[in-house]
Amino acid sequence: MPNRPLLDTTPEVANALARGRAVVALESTIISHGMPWPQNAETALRVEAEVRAHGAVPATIAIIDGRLKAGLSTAQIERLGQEGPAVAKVSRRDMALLVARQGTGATTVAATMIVAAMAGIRVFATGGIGGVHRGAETSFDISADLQELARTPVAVVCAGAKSILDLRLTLEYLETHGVPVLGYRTPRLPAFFTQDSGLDLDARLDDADSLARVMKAQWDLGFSGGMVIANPIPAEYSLPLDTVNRAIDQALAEAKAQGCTGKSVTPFLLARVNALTGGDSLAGNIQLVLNNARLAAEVAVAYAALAG
Ligand code: PSU
Ligand code: MN
Repeated sequence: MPNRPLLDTTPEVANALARGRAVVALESTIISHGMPWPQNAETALRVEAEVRAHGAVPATIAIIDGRLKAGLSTAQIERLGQEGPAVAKVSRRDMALLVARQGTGATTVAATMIVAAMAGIRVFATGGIGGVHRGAETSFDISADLQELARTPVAVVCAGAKSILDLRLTLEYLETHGVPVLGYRTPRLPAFFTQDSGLDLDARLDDADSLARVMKAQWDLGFSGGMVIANPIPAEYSLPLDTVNRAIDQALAEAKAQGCTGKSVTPFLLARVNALTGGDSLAGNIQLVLNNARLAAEVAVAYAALAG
């Protein structure tokens, strides 16, 4: 058993892990910074229910009063949703400071992977991952999510990434760092609100068992890194490409005009794209997260059967 003095696991999650049952990690920056209140907390609770309905135990992850939490109460989820962007957004580099100050924060994909791995959780569902930002050749803005995927053994089920990012460079970065990107029932990288970025992936896999086998092989090989399982938004909820592109172009222009930099770039763009596309994009966002929760639960069940 690793030494985990900073980690609190709820009895339900601890029990499932001890019995080798399927557990799915869920992030919390998507709650505080990814969607507006009250849909953010409502969605987080629906996502947990969706994971349960598909045979796995959900573990929503955050840092509360300096403690790493694998599994949150409804009240804790609602607090993160209600406080929204006022909550600290916590990636790897922010963790030590927050723990030392006994602060509270919502974990990004990177920080959620770290806590999941510490708890022994191998599957994680979210909406979209961070990536290489457009203009990164001068800004150096590359999400710490990508580094984390290269070093921490968790499979992240997502709908690809938003094209606020440079998706081609994001795939190049993941290739350089040895991160498998597996398409679920698609040969191409999905682009969050739309099913197809036009960028080819190396592998298409069509069922949860095949995905779990790749996870097992990755870690049987002794590789320390994770992987991306790319699950396209359901067709009926995908948005028209020109609507998405117009909103993204405007959001990027506003970010530039306002001199937005550092960790506030992604939350700024998410909030502006949400506002500019209105209810349609929020509905799509909620549906793709539920869809990812379903697949992640199936993958966690398949992986538990293989590993057990
Ligand atoms: N992309 C989304 N929704 C999100 C995020 C990204 O479409 O909620 C959040 C995730 O928590 C992700 C983080 O890990 O933003 C990435 O932030 P940054 O680009 O600053 O690394
Ligand atoms: Mn960044």
